[in-house]
Amino acid sequence: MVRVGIVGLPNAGKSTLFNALTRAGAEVANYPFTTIEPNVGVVAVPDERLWHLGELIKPKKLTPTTMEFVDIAGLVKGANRGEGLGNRFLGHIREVDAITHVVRCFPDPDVSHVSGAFDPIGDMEVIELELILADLETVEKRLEKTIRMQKGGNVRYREEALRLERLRDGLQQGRPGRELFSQDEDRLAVGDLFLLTMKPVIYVANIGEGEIGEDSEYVTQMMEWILSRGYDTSVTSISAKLESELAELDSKDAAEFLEELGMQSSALDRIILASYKALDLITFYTTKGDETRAWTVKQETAAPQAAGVIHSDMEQGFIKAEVIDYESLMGIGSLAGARDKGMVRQEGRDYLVKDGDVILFRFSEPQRK
Ligand SMILES: Nc1nc2c(ncn2[C@@H]2O[C@H](COP(=O)(O)OP(=O)(O)O)[C@@H](O)[C@H]2O)c(=O)[nH]1
Ligand SMILES: [Mg+2]
Repeated sequence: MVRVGIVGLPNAGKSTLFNALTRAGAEVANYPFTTIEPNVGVVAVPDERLWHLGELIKPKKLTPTTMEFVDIAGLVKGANRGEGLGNRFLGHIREVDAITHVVRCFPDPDVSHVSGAFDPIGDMEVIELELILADLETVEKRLEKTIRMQKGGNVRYREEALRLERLRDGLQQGRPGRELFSQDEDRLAVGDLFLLTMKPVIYVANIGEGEIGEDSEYVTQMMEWILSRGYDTSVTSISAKLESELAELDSKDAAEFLEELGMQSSALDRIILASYKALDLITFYTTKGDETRAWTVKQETAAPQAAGVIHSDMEQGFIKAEVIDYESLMGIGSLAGARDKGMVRQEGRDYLVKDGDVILFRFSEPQRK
């Protein structure tokens, strides 16, 4: 399953956001290091197409696809040198696929500032720098090793050393790995280093409750900062506190509350979808027996590997995929009708699954002794 790590300075509102996202009850307190063990929660990916498919197919069970969010506490200035239990937290970030960076944009005097003063952009820079420094250390260690190996005269090591030097120089200039290595080839070559700044990042501006629906100056500043650095990412503004209160209500009360505030929908959906997008993920659907279900794969995933997300037997015994895209299916109005009209395509092993495909996998059951 895809995992997203929530990072940010202490008191940025990470646990509050995590709670709202997962309603899992991670400890919320005005105190750094409340969440020492990472809190992991599973969230459903909001998906209108799934609801429409449900109306059409009327299965007993409609199952959304999911993502994991991890509340990663303890990232502070100096974390890369082991401060504030730094190394351990950096290790947790290594295990996630993407990062949601929560930036404190609420100047509440009752909530203390770890860095001394209220400064959203400064806070963003502290976190980014910590991640860059951690990667720099990793890269330098590997580079030393590679240079030793290179003395044996192996060309492969010479190439690797050149690549690592390029990465090191960029990191030293304060650029994150994802900006330095945009080619898949480069990324794959350093994949085993699990670099923190190679992971996609989305930003969440945690604004004060009073600023909902207004153009927060902090959000503008954040966007300008992102633009000036040339990053291809998004800022989602929310009030984590408000969202966590909303998450406690049942859906009717929540809807009324949203209306009072003049909001269309919860910002949580936007955060989940922004993370999904940052990871280049797509959704396909299966409908079998009583269940219609959404699944997640990376873009450019071949049919057998997509089947493998459901069950490894289905990947191993893959025969073919019967596919119709969401739009066509909705247009025709029923799966049986689509079959009659010959609109369901037969696809083989090389087929790359597309976003919105509705798929029936044919596979042979494995022989078990
Ligand atoms: N006023 C206000 N307080 C918030 C907001 N989000 C979080 N807080 C408060 O800030 C404190 C720290 O929040 P928490 O989620 O534990 O921060 P973490 O250290 O990043 O996990 C708590 O007292 C929260 O109630 C917000 O949007 N507005
Ligand atoms: Mg916390």
